[in-house]
Amino acid sequence: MHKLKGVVAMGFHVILGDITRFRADAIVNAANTSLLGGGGVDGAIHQAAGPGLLVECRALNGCKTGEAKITGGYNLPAKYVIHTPGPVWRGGGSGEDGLLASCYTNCLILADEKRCKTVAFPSISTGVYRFPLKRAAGIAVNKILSFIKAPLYVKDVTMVCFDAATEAAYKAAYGEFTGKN
Ligand code: AR6
Repeated sequence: MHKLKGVVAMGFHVILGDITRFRADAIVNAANTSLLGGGGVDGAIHQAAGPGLLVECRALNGCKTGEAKITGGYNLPAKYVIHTPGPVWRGGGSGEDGLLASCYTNCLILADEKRCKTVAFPSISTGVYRFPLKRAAGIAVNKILSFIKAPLYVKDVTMVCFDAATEAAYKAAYGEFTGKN
């Protein structure tokens, strides 16, 4: 279990942009279980980081869905990349919600262990893995905001959305969460 230490102040932001250009202590990669690269944001991160990232990833022996592993950021502006394979959407009856929630929590725990102050996420599983966007955004916002409520090293989390529909979904989920709490 991670220790609760550090700075209390927290921030949550939703922006439109390219996560490979985002300056944060850690950015998250929506990977697959091989951790050996792919398309989408995974491909973009490997492309921007350069070949050193793949060399480090090869030594990790993959990662289970819902879990997370950390590497250096190489040529990226970010110091670390946290790789997490999200669930493939299979209709909702295969534990997809819990697995997606675990992705966010496990990434934040790893970031906190490395004493990262700023963390950026892409919209995990809502691309090739077809997780319904509104449902994914609700889970992500819930997990992130619950996590950063406690005093942690992580004090600032940004969702970097690649298109306007994704940005709108995360902003709406944030509005719903803050309305309820
Ligand atoms: N910055 C931010 N978001 C991005 C970027 C970027 N540069 N590029 C794409 N996205 P996806 P998944 C968005 O398919 O559904 C890979 O092949 C994208 O528009 O990248 O978790 C892996 O190797 C979408 O909103 O990830 C796996 O095999 C979101 O990132 C598989 O895809 C996630 O889309 C993982 O699928």
